Amino acid sequence: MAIERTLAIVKPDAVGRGLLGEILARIHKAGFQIIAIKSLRLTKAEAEGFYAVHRGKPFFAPLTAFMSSGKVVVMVLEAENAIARWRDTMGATDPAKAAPGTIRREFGTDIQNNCTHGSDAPDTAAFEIGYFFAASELL
Ligand code: 3AN
Repeated sequence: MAIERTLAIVKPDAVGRGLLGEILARIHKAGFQIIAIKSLRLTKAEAEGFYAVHRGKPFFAPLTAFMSSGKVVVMVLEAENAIARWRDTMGATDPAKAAPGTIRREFGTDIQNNCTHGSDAPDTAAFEIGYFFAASELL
């Protein structure tokens, strides 16, 4: 298994409900190293750029409004097989379909307000990490 990096976001619903500490604890418990982390509020345009692959889908406007509605915490996680492992730790996109014990199952409200984001492949991880972090922040 290769050491990988993935982009994780704690979304505005989770930050606003005071779930950041619980989610960070789960990240540590699952064995990820946090290589970089920052708190910021996305503009609508930045959220649209991040989710550009979903442009044109019915949930694009509400999703980008939601993602720019409050503070997010973005971070780069490193581990063996980090991309798949972080997605396993989060659970399925729809909290109702996520496996018991996962972050989205335990804390997610619905398919949009699902607490966390994770890259889904090496190429998207590279794009998403570069969207938020300069190379000098990732040493
Ligand atoms: P994931 O984050 O699990 O990879 P994607 O990339 O398919 O899911 O979708 C990106 C985000 O868009 C999801 N995290 C969720 O917040 C939102 N989303 C996806 N599908 C829907 C949908 N059918 N209705 C509303 N929001 C959605």
